[in-house]
Amino acid sequence: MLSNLVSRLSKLRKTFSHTSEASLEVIEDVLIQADVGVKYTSIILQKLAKTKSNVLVVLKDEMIRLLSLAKPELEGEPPFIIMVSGVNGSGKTTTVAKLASLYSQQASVLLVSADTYRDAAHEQLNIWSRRVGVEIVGSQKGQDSAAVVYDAMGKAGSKKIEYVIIDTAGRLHTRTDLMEELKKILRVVKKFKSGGPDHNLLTIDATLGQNSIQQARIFTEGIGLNGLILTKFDGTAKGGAIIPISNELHLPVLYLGIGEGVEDIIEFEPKDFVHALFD
Ligand SMILES: Nc1nc2c(ncn2[C@@H]2O[C@H](COP(=O)(O)OP(=O)(O)OP(=O)(O)O)[C@@H](O)[C@H]2O)c(=O)[nH]1
Ligand SMILES: [Mg+2]
Repeated sequence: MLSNLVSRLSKLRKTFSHTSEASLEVIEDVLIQADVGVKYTSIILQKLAKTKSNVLVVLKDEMIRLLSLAKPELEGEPPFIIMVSGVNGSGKTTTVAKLASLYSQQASVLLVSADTYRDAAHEQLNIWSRRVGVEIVGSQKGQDSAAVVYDAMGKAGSKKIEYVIIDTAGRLHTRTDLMEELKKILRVVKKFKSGGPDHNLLTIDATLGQNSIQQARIFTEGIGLNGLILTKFDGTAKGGAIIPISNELHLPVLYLGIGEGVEDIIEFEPKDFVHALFD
């Protein structure tokens, strides 16, 4: 897992390789280049300026600290509901397929196609469900997505499914009508599970760096997320933005997408991640 992460983070690792010089000026440059942002770079540098220990050790510790936000656990009775939202093309459908693959190694999984907007959205998820070998509740374009989720929740109950993973339509954070649609889906989930989805997750395209914070904030305010998935981490040198994104939104990162294949997902562990950047 760690070696996989190391190879997929090559772009970001290249930026961080310069920290071996260990001067504060170089480290500052690296953090800014990696899109850690001015605010968090200065928080980190203040720590480094004060330390009498090895600067690199403190840098790693501080990055780990900034990434260690408490994660929502999957506790209690199944089915566990995982819902994935996000802007268009941020990697939702690929991510739900990856999660289905991950969870289906040990448990029963139902994929739910609640993207009833995009042409062939259902077909895309259908292909994934066959490839991964899990059941799917499909939909038609134009159908009421909340009704699709209602059917899926019923099916999950009667078939004793353990993980229900809901793919939703891509939407810009500015489309209030589409944000209402997500709220409607949430209300349906709450009829079956009063706390709502166990994991209410947003996919964020990591190649956009800090630019996605504002749109993510509007999702957070609209639908009360409890975690993030940063996708396309394999293709970015700006992955340091994971620090401001997670801290500004007060949301833990649960997974990283590190490629287009169904196996290309990694459970986010701050220590492994930071060590993979440096070592
Ligand atoms: N390199 C890389 N590509 C990814 C990753 N995740 C998704 N992609 C690619 O990003 C593109 C969009 O992925 P989708 O999963 O269709 O995104 P989506 O959010 O469902 O898109 P819409 O439903 O249209 O909003 C595809 O070409 C994926 O292969 C990742 O972790 N790494
Ligand atoms: Mg999609």
